[in-house]
Amino acid sequence: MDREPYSAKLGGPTGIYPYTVKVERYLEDLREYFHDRKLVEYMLSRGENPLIYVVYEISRESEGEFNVGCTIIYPGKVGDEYYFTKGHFHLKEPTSEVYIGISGEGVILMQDRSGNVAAEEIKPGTIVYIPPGLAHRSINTGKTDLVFLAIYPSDAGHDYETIRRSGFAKLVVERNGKPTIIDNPNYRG
Ligand code: M6P
Ligand code: ZN
Repeated sequence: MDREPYSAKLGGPTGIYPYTVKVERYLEDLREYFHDRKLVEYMLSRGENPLIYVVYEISRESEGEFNVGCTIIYPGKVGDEYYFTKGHFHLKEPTSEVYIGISGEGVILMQDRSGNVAAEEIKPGTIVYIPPGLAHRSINTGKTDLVFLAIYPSDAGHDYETIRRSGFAKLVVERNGKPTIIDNPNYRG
């Protein structure tokens, strides 16, 4: 129920507990997002459909409230590209978000509508501030689960469509065994 105080626990298999919403994203949900689409289709045709990430969230609805969510991105790659979240702009443009790293290691890409990208590390104890107007995607560049908390206005809304069509201008891939940020040759900004 909205406008009721609560307290929840950090940690455990769901990152936060209790939660009100669970979202699972499998490879087939991200088939238009990974840069090697041929490989994605090949994997899916062989029945390989790994779980890429899960979000456990305490969701509210009204203006003035916050959603508090925990995202767990599993370790892995599709070809050379590390597992990531879809990424989104907020439907309500002047809304920001805060990420707090809990465990694992990764990167967050933040992109404006002109395709300018900023990248920050997400590690245990890191606080990342995402200002209004920037799309955000997080990427697990490590060998363990990447777990982080996200706190954002409950009425922010998710615009997935823009990123689904354009992609991010940068990709995070493995080069010589290391996570490397490269230009996305297929970016359609
Ligand atoms: C964070 C927040 C959520 C978001 C989730 C997964 O927890 O930003 O709002 O839903 O990451 O990211 P996406 O929705 O882009 O798949
Ligand atoms: Zn967001």
